[in-house]
Amino acid sequence: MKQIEPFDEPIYVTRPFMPPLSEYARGLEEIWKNKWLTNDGPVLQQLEKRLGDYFKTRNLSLFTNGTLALQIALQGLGITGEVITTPFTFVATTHALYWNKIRPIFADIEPTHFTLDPEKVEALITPWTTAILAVHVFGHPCRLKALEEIAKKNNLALIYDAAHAFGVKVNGRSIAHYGDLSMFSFHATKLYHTMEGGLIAFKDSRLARTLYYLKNFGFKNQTEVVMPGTNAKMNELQGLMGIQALEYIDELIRKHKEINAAYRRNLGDVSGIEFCPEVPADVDPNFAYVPVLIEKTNFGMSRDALFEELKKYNVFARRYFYPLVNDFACYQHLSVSDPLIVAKNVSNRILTLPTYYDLELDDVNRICDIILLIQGTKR
Ligand code: T4K
Repeated sequence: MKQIEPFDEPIYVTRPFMPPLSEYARGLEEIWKNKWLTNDGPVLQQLEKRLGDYFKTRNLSLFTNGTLALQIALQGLGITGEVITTPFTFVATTHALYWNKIRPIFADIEPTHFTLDPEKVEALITPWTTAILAVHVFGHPCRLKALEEIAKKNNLALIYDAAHAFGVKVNGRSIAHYGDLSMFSFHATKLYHTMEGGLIAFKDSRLARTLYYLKNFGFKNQTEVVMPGTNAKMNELQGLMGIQALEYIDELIRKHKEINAAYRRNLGDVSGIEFCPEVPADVDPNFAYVPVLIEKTNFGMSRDALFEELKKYNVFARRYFYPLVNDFACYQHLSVSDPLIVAKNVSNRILTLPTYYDLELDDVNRICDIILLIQGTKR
């Protein structure tokens, strides 16, 4: 069997998109001239307008990161008691509930795209349930209609953690138009980013004022504070990155799509490696992640063994999302009545493969060859 050299430089699960430095430097010169760095400056206002055009809504609010955006959004909607949510997510989804003193109730996920299973949600509703917090994990849309019907029938708020779903469209419209509100993360590791950053897109325009107060100390004006807000504002340097990255968004999605196709071409038929089925035809995906499930018996080694072997070739895949949130020490005290059979199974087998805009297709092919080599030699 032929040898493959490890990569000279580490290949990470993702790398941030960097606009040309000269473009960013030109923007910085403007900021230097303005001497306006934060507190709703001109760059931020411009970003908000451009994102409004992109999402086709004016009901947007920018934040310093996605976690605070979600925390504040929950507070802005007045969510209390219990919220039904997924354990198969980044821990910040649950933290946002906890910071609001809301009890997370974990429901199982679906086996195909790993989003919250509406039937499991319905079974967990109690008199204390006030909302559903679902995650478009890996940019895969949740079962939007089913969740909406459950929310409506039971008078619950429907909140989406859309941290991974920037650029995803359903029926030609941004996924931001579903539910009462959606949170998008603009962290450096995301397809579209502002270094750190977050966005809430909301249905009811009356929420705009509340979100503004909550992220800006509750200030109405210089002498009136109307609520105990915090500080969660996005600054001008983040805003500048956002404006410039937005120019490239179609190209970024196209590149991720090519990478995704290359992985599927090379590994789609390999025994023990399972890709998610394509999303439904009415969805325009963003291809931001490449999650695969490793089945030990058929692949010949466990997900964890493959994850470790890849490191020897300087390839740093990630196990998003393992462990499940309810297994973290800080949440182990919560009682979980759903056996979470699918979530446990997926979390124990998931591996997310590297994808980013300047990952060369030759390198993707090489990663795939390495996986096949590891499988062949370690069987
Ligand atoms: N909800 C969901 C479903 C989320 O996935 C997230 C965040 C949130 C809510 C909260 O949104 P934010 O508050 O973060 O806006 C990363 C990110 O920090 C986190 O934003 C993201 N989800 C999560 C899925 O991934 P880590 O701990 O895996 O990041 P880290 O530092 O290990 O980075 C991953 C790889 O990216 C590194 O191996 C190398 C590369 N990288 C990273 C950074 C930060 C770079 O090349 N350059 C960089 O600047 O959490």
